[in-house]
Amino acid sequence: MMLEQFEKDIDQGLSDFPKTLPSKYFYDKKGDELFVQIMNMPEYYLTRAEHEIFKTQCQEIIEGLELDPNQFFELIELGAGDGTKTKELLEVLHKSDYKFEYFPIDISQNALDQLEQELCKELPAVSVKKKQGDYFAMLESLRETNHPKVVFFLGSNIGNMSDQQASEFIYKIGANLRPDDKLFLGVDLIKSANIVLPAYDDPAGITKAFNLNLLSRINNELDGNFNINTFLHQAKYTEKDGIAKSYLVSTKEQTVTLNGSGKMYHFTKGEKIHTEISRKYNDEIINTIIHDTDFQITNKMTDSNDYFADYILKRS
Ligand code: AVI
Repeated sequence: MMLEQFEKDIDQGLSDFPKTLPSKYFYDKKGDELFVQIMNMPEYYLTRAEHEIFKTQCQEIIEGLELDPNQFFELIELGAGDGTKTKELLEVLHKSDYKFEYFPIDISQNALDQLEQELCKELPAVSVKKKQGDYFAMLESLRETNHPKVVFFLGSNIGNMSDQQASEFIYKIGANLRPDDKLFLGVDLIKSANIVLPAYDDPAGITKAFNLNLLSRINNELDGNFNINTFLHQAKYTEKDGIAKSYLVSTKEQTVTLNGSGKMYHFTKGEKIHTEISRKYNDEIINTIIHDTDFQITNKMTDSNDYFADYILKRS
């Protein structure tokens, strides 16, 4: 990410009322580490629930994706990360003699290198073509090939976008695919606050550290003087809205300076910075989001608790 863009986005967010900061900036090295800790927290059910779907329903996934063992296809994963869930499927595909190539795409070169190394050990016969960079530039580069494609976007990563952004994102994926190609979309389902809230406000304070790390990143990269100890983490969620929202709350009146740009930002006591939305879904919301895209829902798989769903969307 260019420093200039970062500086511009931070300035815009902190100059807004109410103040906001883009959640995509959570993920520097420390943020990546904290997110791995989040995924392992007992309260963060999302990763386990989706992993269960992959561990128990690979055959259903293969059928839902209408994969043909005699027809070569490309499996493209946007934001592959450590690929833990996808590996379950790769193993079954390999054992069942499907012909395919796996294209993990990620912003993090480090994550891709590690994934490639692991796959080389665990599933040496699977052809892995890692691609680092922007999802759409990468999808476009794969457009020339004539092979059927399935695009994976897991982990409810779409939930950090507004519905409008999600709709545009899915539309753009479709624009890079052909009729009958598939999008395999993992989303967290709407459920009661007593399950969702602890996932975003854990007693060990890992999510708090993750949220506050955004201010540390601003301090480090834009020479800011945020006093991290004067901000609290707050998570809100109601089942009616179906959107978990995270905030940083100033515990006192204060002015923060970013020495890099010389800009100053005033906070009143109790003033909030909105840092993240984590949208939860149901069929109706997904159908509204894909309404103006070229996709239709053809299948849906859920975990045994009905916490999480993987939708198969088919390109018309
Ligand atoms: C990456 N994303 C789907 C996570 C989520 O659940 O919204 C990020 C996260 N934020 C706080 N905890 C986890």
